[in-house]
Amino acid sequence: MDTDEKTCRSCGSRGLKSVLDLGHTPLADALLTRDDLNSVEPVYPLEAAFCPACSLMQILETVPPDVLFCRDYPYYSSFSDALLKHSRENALALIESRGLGPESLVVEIASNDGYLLKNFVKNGVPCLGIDPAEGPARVAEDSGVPTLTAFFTKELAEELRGLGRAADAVIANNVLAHAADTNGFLDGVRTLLKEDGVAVMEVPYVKDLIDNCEFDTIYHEHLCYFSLTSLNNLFRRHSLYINDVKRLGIHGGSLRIYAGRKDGANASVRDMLAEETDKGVDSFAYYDDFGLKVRNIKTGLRNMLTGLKESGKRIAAYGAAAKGSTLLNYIGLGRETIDFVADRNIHKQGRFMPGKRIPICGPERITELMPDFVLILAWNFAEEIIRQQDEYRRRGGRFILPLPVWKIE
Ligand code: DWN
Repeated sequence: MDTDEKTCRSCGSRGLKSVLDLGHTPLADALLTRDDLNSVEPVYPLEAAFCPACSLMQILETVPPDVLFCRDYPYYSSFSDALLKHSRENALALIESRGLGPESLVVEIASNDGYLLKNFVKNGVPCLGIDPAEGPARVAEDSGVPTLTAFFTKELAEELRGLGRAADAVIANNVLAHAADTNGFLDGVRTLLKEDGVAVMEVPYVKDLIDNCEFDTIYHEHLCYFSLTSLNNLFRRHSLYINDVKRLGIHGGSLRIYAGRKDGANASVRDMLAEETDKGVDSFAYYDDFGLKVRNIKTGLRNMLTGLKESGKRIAAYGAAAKGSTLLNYIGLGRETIDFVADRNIHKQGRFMPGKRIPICGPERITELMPDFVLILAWNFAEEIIRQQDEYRRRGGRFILPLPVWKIE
C-alpha cells in the first residue's frame, strides 16, 4: 500500500514509513464455524508503518470496529490463570494506592468478561465495565459486574459525566491500541476522569515486539504499537500526563502507564523516555530491519515444521490465539502440517482457525492423540500451558516455541 496516502492515527502527519507488510490476511479472531467453511473469508491488508513525526508504529488499514468486536467475538480473558492473577494484583494495588472505597467509581474500558472488575466488586468498590462484545459482556453481568455493552467513545464519556459518573480511576488494558479513533478515545478518558483521577492503561510494548520479533502480535485488532515516546506525544496533545510507567512481562512485554490531568512525571517516565531516545526507539532506523528479520524467521520456522512433517512426525498446536492466526497465515502452514489446535476456551472449540481452517478442539485431545510435537501459538502463556500438559510430556511429547527463534522443549 502506498503509505503516502495515509496519515498517522495519532498526530495526523503524512510520511509514514513501511515497517512490515504481512499481505492480505483474514481477521485473526474471526474463527470459522463449520458452515463458514463453504464460503470465502474476507481478507484485509495488514501492513505496519512508522510515523517519524510522533514515533508511533501503526497499521495502515482500519477494519470497522463492529466487524472486529461484536458478534461472536471469541476472546474471553478468564481462560488464562496468569492473566487473572496479574489482574487481581493490579486491582488490589490500585485500591490500596488510591484509597478506593464505597464512595469511589472505577470504570474499565474493554472489561471483557469481568475478569478484572470482579476484584473491585469483591472489595466493595463501585465499578462499571464498558465492552462492545456481547458474549463476554453478558458473562460479566451474570457474575455481578455492571457492564455497558457498547464501544467507548468521547460521546459516551460525556453522557456518563453528565449523569454524574465521573471516575476516580479509568482502567483500559489492551484497548487503546484497538481504538479506531485514538484521539477521541483519549478525549473520552479525560472527560470521564475526576480532577485528581488516574487513568491506568496496559499496552503491548513496541520495543519488546521489535527486540523479540513478536510479529504475530500484529493483526487488525491492534491498530497501534506503542513506545512510551509515542504515548507521551499522544497523551500530552490531550492534556493528559503520564506520571508513572511500569514494564510488564504479560502478553510478550507490555507497559502499564498511570496518567492524569496534572503533569507530574516521576523518574520511571523520565528514565524510560531517555532510554528510548538513547536506543533510537523514537526513530525509523530501529524498525528498518524488522521486516528482514521476520522473513528469516518465517523461512526457518516453515522449514523446520515441514521437515518434521516430511519425516513422518505428527504436529498439533496449542492456543487458538489471534497471534496464532497471524503466525500460521504468514508462514503459510495449515492442515497439511498441523492436525489441530487445542484451546481451553469453550467458545473457540469446534471452530476453525481463520485462513488455514485448522480445527480447534479441547486440550484433552493432546493426550488422547499424542502428536509428536505441539507448537505453542500462545507462547506468551507457554509456562502455564506446559505445566498443564505434564502427562503429555511424561509420555514423550515435545513442545515447539516459535519466537524469537524456534526451539524445541
Ligand atoms: O489484545 C488482545 C490480547 C490481549 O488478547 C486481544 N485483541 C485478543 C487477545 O489476543 P490473543 O488471542 O493472541 O491472546 P492470548 O490471551 O494470548 O490467547 C491465548 C489463547 O490460549 C486463548 O484462546 C486462551 C488459550 N489458552 C488455553 O487454551 N489454555 C490460554 C491459556 C493460558 C491456557 O492455559
